[in-house]
Amino acid sequence: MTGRKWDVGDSRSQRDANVIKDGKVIFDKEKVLMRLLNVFLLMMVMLPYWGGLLGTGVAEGAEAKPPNVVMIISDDQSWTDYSFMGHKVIKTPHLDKLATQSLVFRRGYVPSSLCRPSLVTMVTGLYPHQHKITGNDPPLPKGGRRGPGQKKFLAQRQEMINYIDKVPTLPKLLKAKGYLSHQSGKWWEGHYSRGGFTHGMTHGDPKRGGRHGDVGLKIGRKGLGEITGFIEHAMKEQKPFFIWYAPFLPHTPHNPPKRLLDKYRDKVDSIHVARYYAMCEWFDETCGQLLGYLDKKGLTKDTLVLYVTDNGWIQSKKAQRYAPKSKRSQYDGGLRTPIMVRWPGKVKVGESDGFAMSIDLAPTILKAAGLSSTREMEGIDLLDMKAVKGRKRIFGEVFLHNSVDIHSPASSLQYRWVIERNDKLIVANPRNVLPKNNQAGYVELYDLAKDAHETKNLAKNRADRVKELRKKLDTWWDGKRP
Ligand SMILES: [Ca+2]
Repeated sequence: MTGRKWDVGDSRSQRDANVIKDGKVIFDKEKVLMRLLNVFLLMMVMLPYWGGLLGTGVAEGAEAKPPNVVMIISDDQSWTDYSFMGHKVIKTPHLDKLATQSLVFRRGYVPSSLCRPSLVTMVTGLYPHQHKITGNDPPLPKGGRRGPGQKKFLAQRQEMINYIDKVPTLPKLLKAKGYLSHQSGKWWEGHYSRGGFTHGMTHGDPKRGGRHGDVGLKIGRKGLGEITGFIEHAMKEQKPFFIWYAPFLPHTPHNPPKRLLDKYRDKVDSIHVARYYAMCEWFDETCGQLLGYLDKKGLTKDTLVLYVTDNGWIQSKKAQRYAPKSKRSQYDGGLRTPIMVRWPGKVKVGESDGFAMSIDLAPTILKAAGLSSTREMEGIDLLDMKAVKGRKRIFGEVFLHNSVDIHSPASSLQYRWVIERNDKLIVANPRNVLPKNNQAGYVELYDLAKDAHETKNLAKNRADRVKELRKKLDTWWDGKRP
């Protein structure tokens, strides 16, 4: 003991000898800096321990692991069709619970009211006119899909998928932080690996029925085994994970389990509506199973959960299809969705009256993972309250289901829209819209605060406001190119 103490004292006195000269202390800058560096390094070593004592939650001896990320994407559900959004008949207890644990944006939007462009927007953070996948399919050949033009049609389908190879996607970007990513459910862009997913269900092989998800579409409807198996794997590997849960729910076929259909059969006067309502509850049940699994595995605290719908749906009373002003339309029935973000201890629970968009999901996830958005991403980090408050207006665009020219988004454009405060302006592209709206300069203006279902077009009475919003819309994207 003594010897060791002496050794230390001796070496210190020798080190200090150079500092004291002629009875005066001369600061040897290099040595002082070395001392400071030693103190700093000691502090860095001790920080996790002190952090633990102070309850800061910094893990001992390790860099904070980025959060796991779970994206829950509903398919064809109106923004109104949840208990927590005010629906009187549909029961969604699990998503209601998620809402009580999340930052909720009731005024959430997707730019396009159709599956494929909407989903690519979520995984890239880009508007469809940026990522160029604007429709579900290429131009329909003369004589239909099975006609003489079939070969070209199928070739163009593959050509459309090439666009996903050209853009950064969430799974590709998250790889930089060691994430494993899993795809399940809707996915139109070929094999899941084309999107950068390390794991997944969709093979995308057109010879085996690959189009919009194939095997992946079993998720939710036939349990969550693929996802839970993947989570086990990621835990074993000690890697953060990203989950794309985009089940074919409540999407058609509306074939809910009998026990759920029986709950709604007598509550509405249309069997088609009853079936759709039961589908919404079935989807909700699967969300409960997924979130419950995170709880069971002790992962909830370290997992960022984001909720969104790819597009709206208003059920027709007469058939298993959608009513007007819903899916594929320029109206809120197709474009609006609640957006929720949950991250226990990191996200303030409550409601924001600001706008949220599906283009914001990628920037929000990247920020949480300690990564930057790309220059092309125009969305904001939804957890940055200053950015949410500072955003004055949102924009979107609706395209034809079958593209006119798969390489030119403008060729397939039907509508562009902008919402500022409660005013929503919709500008039609006369080339590609229904005859009713097919006049040069046709526009619609709605006051969403007084008229949430867009029934009174105020464009003629408020020409100045139309002009003002039109200018902002054109500045965002003029719809003429590419
Ligand atoms: Ca959809």
